[in-house]
Amino acid sequence: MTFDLFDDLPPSGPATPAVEPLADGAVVLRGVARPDAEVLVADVQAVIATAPWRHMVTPGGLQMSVAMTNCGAVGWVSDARGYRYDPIDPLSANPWPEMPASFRQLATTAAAQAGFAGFEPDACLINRYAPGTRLSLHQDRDERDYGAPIVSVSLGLPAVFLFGGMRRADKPQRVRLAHGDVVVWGGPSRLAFHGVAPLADGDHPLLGQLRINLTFRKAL
Ligand code: MD3
Ligand code: FE
Repeated sequence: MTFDLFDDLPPSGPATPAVEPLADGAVVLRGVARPDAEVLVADVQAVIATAPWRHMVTPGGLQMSVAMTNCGAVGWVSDARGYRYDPIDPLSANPWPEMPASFRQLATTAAAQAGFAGFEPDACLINRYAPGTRLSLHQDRDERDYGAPIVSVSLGLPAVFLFGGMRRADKPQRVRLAHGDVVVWGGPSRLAFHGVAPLADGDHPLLGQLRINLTFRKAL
C-alpha cells in the first residue's frame, strides 16, 4: 500500500484558466494569450511581409477603417463583388501565408478550454486598429459551418467590444477586451451582431498605438 501525499490537494497552477461566461455559448479567457504575445506579434510581422495590411472595400463601395490581412488556407476578402473566403490574396495573386504554428495552437487550445474540442481553423483574419478605427455592427455569416466557433485574440491597446443580439436593433452590451484576452464564440452567440467602438488613444508597451485582433475561423 502506498500513499500519495498530494492525493487530496486541488489541481495546481494555471493549466485551466478562469473561464468567464459572456453570453450563451461565448466565454472569455482573460489574458491567456499574454505569455505568447511576443511570438504572436513576430508571427504577424512575418505574415504581413507576404500579405501586407490593406483597407478592403465593402460591396457598397465604402473603404473599411480597419486594416486587414489573412493567413491560412483561405482568407476573408471584401470587394465590389461581395464577401467571400478566397485561397488567393487578390493583392499579390499568391496563396495567403500559412497559419503560424503559434496561432493554430493557441486557437485550438482556447477552443478546447471553452468546450469545443477538435477545432481546426483554416482561416485567420488579422485586423489592425489605430485610434479612431471602428468596426460597425455585423454578423459573421460567410463560413460554411456555424457549428464551429470563432476564436478571437486581442493584442495591444484595449477596445470596447459591442456584443448585440440576433437582430441588428438589439442593444449591444459593451465588453472591454484587453491585451491577451481570448474569446470563444460558439453556440447561439456564433451568429450574434457584434462590432468594435472607435479605438481610444493609448500607448501599449508591445504594440504602441495599435490594437491587433486575430479571429480564427473554420470557413470551409
Ligand atoms: C461574435 N472582429 O473580424 S473580435 C471580425 O475585434 C470581428 O476585430 C472584431 O468582428 C475585432 O469579424 C471582433 C470578436 C468576435 C469575432 C467574431 C465573432 C466576436 C464574434 C463572431 C460571432 C460572434
Ligand atoms: Fe465579426
